[in-house]
Amino acid sequence: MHPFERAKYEPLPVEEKHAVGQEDTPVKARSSRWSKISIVSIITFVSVLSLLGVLATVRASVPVIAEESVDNSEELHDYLARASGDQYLLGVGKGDITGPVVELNFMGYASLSQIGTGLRQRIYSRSFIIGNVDKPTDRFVYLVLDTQSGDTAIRNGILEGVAALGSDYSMYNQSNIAVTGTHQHSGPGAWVNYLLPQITSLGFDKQSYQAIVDGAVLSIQRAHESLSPGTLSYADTTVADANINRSLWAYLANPAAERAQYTDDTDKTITMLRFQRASDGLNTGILAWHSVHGTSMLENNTHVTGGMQAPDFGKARTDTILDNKGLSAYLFEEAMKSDATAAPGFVAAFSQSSVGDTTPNTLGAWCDDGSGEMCTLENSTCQGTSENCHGRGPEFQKLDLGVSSCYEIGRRVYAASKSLYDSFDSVATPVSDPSVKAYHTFNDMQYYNFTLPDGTAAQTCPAALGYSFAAGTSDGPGAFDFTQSDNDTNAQNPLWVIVSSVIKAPGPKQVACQSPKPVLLDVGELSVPYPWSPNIIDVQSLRVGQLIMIISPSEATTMSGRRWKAAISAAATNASITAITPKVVLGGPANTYAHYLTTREEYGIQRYEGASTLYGPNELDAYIYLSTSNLQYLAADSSSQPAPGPTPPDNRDDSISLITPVVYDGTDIGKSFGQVLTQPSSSYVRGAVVNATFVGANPRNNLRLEGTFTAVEQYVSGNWTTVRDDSDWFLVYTWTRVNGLTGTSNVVISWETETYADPGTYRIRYNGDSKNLFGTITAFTGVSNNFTLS
Ligand SMILES: *[C@@H]1O[C@H](CO)[C@@H](O)[C@H](O)[C@H]1NC(C)=O
Ligand SMILES: *[C@@H]1O[C@H](CO)[C@@H](O)[C@H](O)[C@H]1NC(C)=O
Ligand SMILES: *[C@@H]1O[C@H](CO)[C@@H](O)[C@H](O)[C@H]1NC(C)=O
Ligand SMILES: *[C@@H]1O[C@H](CO)[C@@H](O)[C@H](O)[C@H]1NC(C)=O
Ligand SMILES: *[C@@H]1O[C@H](CO)[C@@H](O)[C@H](O)[C@H]1NC(C)=O
Ligand SMILES: *[C@@H]1O[C@H](CO)[C@@H](O)[C@H](O)[C@H]1NC(C)=O
Ligand SMILES: *[C@@H]1O[C@H](CO)[C@@H](O)[C@H](O)[C@H]1NC(C)=O
Ligand SMILES: *[C@@H]1O[C@H](CO)[C@@H](O)[C@H](O)[C@H]1NC(C)=O
Ligand SMILES: *[C@@H]1O[C@H](CO)[C@@H](O)[C@H](O)[C@H]1NC(C)=O
Ligand SMILES: CC(=O)N[C@H]1CO[C@H](CO)[C@@H](O)[C@@H]1O
Repeated sequence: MHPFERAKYEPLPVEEKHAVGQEDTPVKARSSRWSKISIVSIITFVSVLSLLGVLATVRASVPVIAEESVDNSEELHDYLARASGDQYLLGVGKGDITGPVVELNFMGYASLSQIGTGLRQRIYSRSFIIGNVDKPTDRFVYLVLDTQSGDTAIRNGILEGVAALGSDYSMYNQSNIAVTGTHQHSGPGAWVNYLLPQITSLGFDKQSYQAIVDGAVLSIQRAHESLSPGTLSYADTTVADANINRSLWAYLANPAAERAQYTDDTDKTITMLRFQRASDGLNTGILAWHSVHGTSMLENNTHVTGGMQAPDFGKARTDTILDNKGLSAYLFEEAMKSDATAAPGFVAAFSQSSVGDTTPNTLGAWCDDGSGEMCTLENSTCQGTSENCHGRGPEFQKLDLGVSSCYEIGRRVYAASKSLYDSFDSVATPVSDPSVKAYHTFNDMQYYNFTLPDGTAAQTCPAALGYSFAAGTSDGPGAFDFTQSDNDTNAQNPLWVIVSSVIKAPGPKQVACQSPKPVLLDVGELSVPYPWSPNIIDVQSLRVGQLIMIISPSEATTMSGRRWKAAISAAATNASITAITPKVVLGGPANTYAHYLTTREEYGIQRYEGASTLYGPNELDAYIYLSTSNLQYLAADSSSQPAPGPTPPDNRDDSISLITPVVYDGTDIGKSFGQVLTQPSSSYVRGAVVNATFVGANPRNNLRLEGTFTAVEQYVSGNWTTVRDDSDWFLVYTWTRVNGLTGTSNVVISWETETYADPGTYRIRYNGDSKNLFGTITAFTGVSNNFTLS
């Protein structure tokens, strides 16, 4: 379907390999287009850094600019250290976190009507453990959840779950577990700690929460059980056409000299960390960082999907190879090569990075009002309103709720990543220096005082959302439903009716603190019936060798991410935290969901991202201050942790839930659960959709974690063999309530047969669980007639 494109990847000349610099910065440009970098741009780069107050600190890393200075002894030392690399204790694991796929609101768009109706693809937690071989307690866990974000409730649950695994797991704790979310917008919600994001999901749902916690803990357990010595290395590539800037007007408010340092107005980098097992040299996984909103699946999609940030490496590979006839022979050989390098159970994760102002709707934002115009640059409106402004993904004409665009964006990221993976050994930088460090502390952002790099005093504010938050973005409204309901007591959302009366106007201190943001919702000062938004945030960073991972609770915009990473890099160099030039990555939204993070200049524009920068104009500087001032806890000789800080509220047991449980399931008279109501045809041509309809039951009766609701079975040598299941993108499960009174429902299983599917004889299986009037849950299975695919 999609022509395969080689990623825009330029391998580094060998002599420059040791100088791979920071991604998405002039350093990156240097590493790939070395010779084209003029002295002028270096001077501008240096002056911008000095404007940022980090000139003195960055000097030590400046040698990478001087390409002739390979004889520089510091440089040479770096090179020799990197060439060797060190061994670490490495583990990877994956666990199913698919919560209730029906009758529950999706998390992300905050659209009341986006209620799940089924499953396209199961969602997972992917866990990466890195440890010091010689100091068993020096370890960290980097989790990538296919969820909208990390979260306080989820994180507490994971910490408790890991503690319950016993003393073998005692080194994993508050300090060193980072819970990041891919920022997908197509999974079950109602698992968040704070009230505001619970409003559209009608509160908190224990089943949804527990599925994520259990799957995450299982992924940690699997990663722990797989621990073995190995090496790490990283490399960067760029993918040009997988994101664009959705708030260019705000980005343009950043200083021209700073912007001039970057070729792009979004971060196009993919940084890939490869895990290689020492015993057999096989790769056990990759952990990559890339920045793009998980908003390819549109707001009106109601099937759970992993979203494009987590393409399964194995399957995506198959799709890509067999999709394209012209290249298939060549690519097949390539795939076999890479198969040979991958250990069984290979885990690939794409962690979200500077996501704030990015969109996967790469064709731009257009007016769906017949005018044929693009939305305004300043405020993304059409004829004065934002309702008709929608971002367009690459396959937007398909009108399929974003399914094809999502697949296409995911494929582009995958293709660039796979290309990088394939040439990894010749371009990657080994991670060296055996130390593995992590720290965590909580910080209360309510009128938090700190100093800016120039020495002046600054303050952050209690959380608040500005007016543009209500307008949402061209990717979909993010208004948490309050505009529609306001003071309307007949609001469709009963939870809003309960809580809307407690909203009050901010006092003068908060108004002044948040200025120039006009405060719409003073969420940080609302704690009835329980806190609406976090005021206490997680401050956390991890380090292995020269690689430092900033764990951000907020969605950093492109320029915020750049400034934050540059500041950490400079501070780490200055304080000799790393033995060689640091490499800094940023992952988030993580640990709690603290909405957005813009630069002060972007904040001044107050588009959606600025309006959602909770703690005021100084938020970025405060985040930078907090992470630089705790940096010494990442030093090799550090054996302490910062003071834990104030404990955030735990709303898990206080939260309201207006979500009704399953009452019971029923069938029409003479029918049984799993019985086929509509059989597939007897034959299909590849590319067609095969549908089978069954007498269904509510999938919330049993989430079948680590299992499957659906299966395609192929008849091979006298046996029926499962060839597709819930983890497959092209096998879709749809549940429909027929009659609430009698408890009847239907399930349609649709196989969108791939052009590369094997011709053969197949049948469709449905696994379900029904609940009777007494609450007893019974498993059943249904199988369709067989059909041929040619
Ligand atoms: C977590 O465990 C590590 C390793 O045992 C320890 O150094 C650290 O102090 C612990 N952190 C907390 C918050 O208990
Ligand atoms: C889904 O939403 C998009 C806009 O985001 C719209 O163009 C499309 O028509 C909608 N599809 C359906 C089936 O409602
Ligand atoms: C949006 O920007 C346009 C200019 O492009 C301006 O005319 C209009 O008043 C703005 N609308 C709002 C609601 O701010
Ligand atoms: C920050 O400083 C201001 C002014 O000195 C003071 O009023 C405020 O209480 C301080 N905030 C905190 C949290 O200590
Ligand atoms: C809601 O109604 C109250 C009482 O009539 C009024 O004071 C308040 O301004 C209204 N709020 C909004 C957001 O309209
Ligand atoms: C660099 O480190 C020195 C002490 O080692 C410290 O005084 C100075 O503030 C640091 N500079 C920056 C920009 O971090
Ligand atoms: C298959 O079922 C899906 C889900 O009910 C439906 O949207 C689609 O139109 C059906 N396709 C065919 C070819 O029957
Ligand atoms: C059917 O599968 C079983 C178990 O995998 C295997 O032992 C048997 O050889 C298969 N039968 C044929 C005919 O391939
Ligand atoms: C497929 O269905 C046909 C028609 O019902 C039947 O004759 C045949 O035995 C079935 N094939 C298998 C492998 O079950
Ligand atoms: C490089 C890039 O992403 N540019 C885009 C930034 O956003 C504007 C408006 O949405 C687009 O027109 C650019 O193509």
